[in-house]
Amino acid sequence: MHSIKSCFCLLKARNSPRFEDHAILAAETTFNVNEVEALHVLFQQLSSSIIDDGLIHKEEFKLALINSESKNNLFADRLFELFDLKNNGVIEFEEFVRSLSIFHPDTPDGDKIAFAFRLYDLNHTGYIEHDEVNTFARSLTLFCLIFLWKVGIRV
Ligand SMILES: [Ca+2]
Ligand SMILES: [Ca+2]
Repeated sequence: MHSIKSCFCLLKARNSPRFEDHAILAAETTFNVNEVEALHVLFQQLSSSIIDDGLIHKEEFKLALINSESKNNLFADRLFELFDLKNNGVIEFEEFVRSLSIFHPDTPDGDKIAFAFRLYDLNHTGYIEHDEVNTFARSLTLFCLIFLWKVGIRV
């Protein structure tokens, strides 16, 4: 049974972002308002694939990325951790947009490199092992291109 607090959070999460929210996200990321709105459509699809609660749970994220909600996938797990900016176990729309903006063609290379480093540095040691690079390099580009392709952004 949900507590009052969790019910409130669910109701809050279900509310559709207003235009102002999209405009703020557009101002603070490399996406324009139309792209943010397109991402919202994609977010609604992904966040309702298993539990229609306005949040992307890890199982929904993996279902979108690797077509399996239960299959172990290092890349998907690590990418979920990085998208979950507030580290609360779910991806909210704002986190979704801010994280995907890393892959936008207009995002500075330095931001992309920093994101890639965090992705590869599984042990948070500040160093990247050779095997980690091999494992991730093959899949990172493909998965990100799929996300951007779904919202009509061609790179
Ligand atoms: Ca959900
Ligand atoms: Ca989160």
